[in-house]
Amino acid sequence: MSHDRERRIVIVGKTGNGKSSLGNNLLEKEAFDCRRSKKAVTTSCAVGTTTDNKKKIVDTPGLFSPTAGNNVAKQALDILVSLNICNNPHAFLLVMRDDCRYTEEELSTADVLEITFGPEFFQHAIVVFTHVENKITDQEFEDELKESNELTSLIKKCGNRVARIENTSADSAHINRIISYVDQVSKEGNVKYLNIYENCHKEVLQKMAKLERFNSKNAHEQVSSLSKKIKRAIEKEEEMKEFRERQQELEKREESVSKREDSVSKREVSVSEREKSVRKRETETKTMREENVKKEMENNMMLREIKVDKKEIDVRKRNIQQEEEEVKESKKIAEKEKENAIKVTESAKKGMMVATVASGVVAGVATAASGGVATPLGWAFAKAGATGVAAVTISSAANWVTQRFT
Ligand SMILES: Nc1nc2c(ncn2[C@@H]2O[C@H](COP(=O)(O)OP(=O)(O)OP(=O)(O)O)[C@@H](O)[C@H]2O)c(=O)[nH]1
Ligand SMILES: [Mg+2]
Repeated sequence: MSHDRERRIVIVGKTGNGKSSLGNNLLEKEAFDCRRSKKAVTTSCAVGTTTDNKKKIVDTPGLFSPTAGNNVAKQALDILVSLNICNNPHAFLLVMRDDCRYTEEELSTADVLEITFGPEFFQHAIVVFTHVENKITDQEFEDELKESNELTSLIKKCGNRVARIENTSADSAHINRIISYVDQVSKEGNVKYLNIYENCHKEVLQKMAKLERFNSKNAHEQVSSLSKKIKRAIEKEEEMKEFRERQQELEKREESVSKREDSVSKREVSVSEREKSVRKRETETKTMREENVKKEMENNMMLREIKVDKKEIDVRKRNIQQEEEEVKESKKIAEKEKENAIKVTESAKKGMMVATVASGVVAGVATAASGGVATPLGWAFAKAGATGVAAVTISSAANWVTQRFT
């Protein structure tokens, strides 16, 4: 046996079969009360441990005890208490007496244990026969077992784990055999008994334990009725479990849908925000484009104006050049005319001199004409005529010069 883990063992069986005696032998001390009695000795579950705490054993009240009354449900509940003391045991020892005939009660024991602990009980059960004298060989013992079909069938149900003991003078080999089965059935303490429908069993048993009329039925009928009720309760529980699982699945799906809705909603908001942003950028782009077009138009206008201005400037430049040339020309002409005027003036002066001379001539002529006497009147006429011609000539020249150069 591996001693690194605690082994938890529950001893069950019909009253007086030697359960408490077996418990004491396994613990190697007098932990449980055992004696000959017409009444059941053990009336409630009791626990005992080895001094090294490596074995924990629960002794239970015997089934079909005359003092427990006729109510099977109540008896089953009394042994179900063992699970409160010894949670998830590694093994159950189903104690049977080798020296008695197998009564109906003996064979019903397995059924009562099934309605108490569920079918999982048999996966952890070891059948232990008490009152097997040490002198009986293993072969003789096995051959005796084979005589009963019901017994063979029960042993098979318990995985063919069957042991023997003479409690009054326990053989250590037989004790070790039991312990090695405990290790085997629990896979070295790693596998424990568990009935997931323990509550269904308990609820049905509690309900039926209160029913007085249920006691009028015999043990076999009670077991059969309890078995059916527990089966229905388990089916109902399975349906409920399935319903709860489906509900959980639905809730998960709803949660998932809700999360996806949230996600979609967030994405919608995001898309809407992006749409807003795009619209804003479109508006901005449009405004910018319009402004650019406007600026381009203004630039074009400015360019055209500049061209026009340039042309005007060119025209003006050309006009100015022309005017300058004209001025130059005018200056040239004026200078020429001035020269001419000067010439005219000088010629006029000369003319006056000529006129004076001419007037003298005329006066001479007139004097000659008047008989050689120069009359004052003829002289005067001659002088006046010459002066007039000269004056007119000078005046004209002066006038021309004035007009030309002012
Ligand atoms: N010869 C013999 N006597 C035994 C054996 N086992 C138990 N007894 C005796 O049978 C009587 C009842 O034994 P218990 O161990 O008290 O039986 P129990 O199954 O615990 O009985 P309840 O507590 O009343 O259910 C006692 O006097 C024991 O000494 C056995 O293997 N051989
Ligand atoms: Mg007892």
